[in-house]
Amino acid sequence: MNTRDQALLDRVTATFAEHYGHAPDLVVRAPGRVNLIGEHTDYNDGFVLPCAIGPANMVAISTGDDDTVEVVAADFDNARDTFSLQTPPERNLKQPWADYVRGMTLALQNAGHALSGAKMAIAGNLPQGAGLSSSAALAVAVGKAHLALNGIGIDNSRLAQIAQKAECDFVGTQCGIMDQLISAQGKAGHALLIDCRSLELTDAPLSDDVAIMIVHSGVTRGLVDGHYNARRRQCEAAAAAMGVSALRDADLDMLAAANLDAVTTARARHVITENQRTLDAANALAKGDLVTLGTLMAQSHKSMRDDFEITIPAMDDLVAILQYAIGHQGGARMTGGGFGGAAVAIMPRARVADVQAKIESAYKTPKGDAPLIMVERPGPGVSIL
Ligand code: GAF
Repeated sequence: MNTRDQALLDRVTATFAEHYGHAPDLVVRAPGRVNLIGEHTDYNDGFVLPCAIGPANMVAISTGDDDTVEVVAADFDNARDTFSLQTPPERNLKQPWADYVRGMTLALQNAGHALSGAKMAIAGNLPQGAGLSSSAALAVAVGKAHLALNGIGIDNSRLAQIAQKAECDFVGTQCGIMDQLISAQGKAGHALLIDCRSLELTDAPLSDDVAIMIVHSGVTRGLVDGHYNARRRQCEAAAAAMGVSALRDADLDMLAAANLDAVTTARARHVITENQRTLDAANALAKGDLVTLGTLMAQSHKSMRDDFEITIPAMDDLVAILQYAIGHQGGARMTGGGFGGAAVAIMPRARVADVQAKIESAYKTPKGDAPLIMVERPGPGVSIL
């Protein structure tokens, strides 16, 4: 186990022991993700190209005394939550982290899985609000922990679907499947091209000579702020107007013929072109063609900025600085749902130190701090430790 995972494991097991007076029965780890390209395409039945990363959430769990679930959150001053398995829990609006535990537990029960009471401790080392899917990783970890505790084995794609349902039905974000699926199915050394309609996964190996850099803009984001769900509704309206079940089935000629208003047209244009860019990027990655990959990433960012309108000025600045520092071999774009969060950059590993130095001298967060920079290799998906 690497030192980062070991430190997290030590923290989650110590928190568990301190609160419950004994060691957990098992610990589950579920990673965050970075999406290389394919943004807001997942809920349009389209394509995405994410990879799991090293930072993760861990859940330590043991069987509880009765039909209650008790949780302690190491990252929130050891805040606690308790709810019964007998009555459907309500949202815990004072502690948003608790909703992912409540929502996932309920979603598993609704999917027909009989769960025993449980004691849990949770801890993570994913930056919050960075667009690296800390909440999806939490739901996946909680789900796997409940299932393992009860000796229930289900396919990790099914686990991801239940976690997505928890986020949509309980938390209220009408998200796609990408974040939960990559946290559940990630593969070390690989990005995965995901067909979000069939859930087919295609390996996209990443050479050791290629580095992924993630730079946090310093502007934190949340999905439950209306913008995300509004974008989804606009996409669905565009698909309905063109007579297709999802924008995956539309093309630019159909869009031109549909004569939609300017905003709806722009939203649909982003999704239609982003799907093609994602397929092209997977091909470029397979060939080690970082020049084409960089061009596609730049087009993706521009499309998110101008057509989907989900970037913010600080992010546009950060991406421009990254693109200039990287040059033609590789590229950069915003990653994740938008309105803040992180940029992802791809470059030859040999360029990392130089690019990092340039970002540190040229970009400051809106608060004036140096940005958080992470250099990651694709890691594995959820596991029982
Ligand atoms: C968020 C959502 F949770 C994903 O489903 C996806 O839509 C992403 O934003 C944008 O690509 O992370």
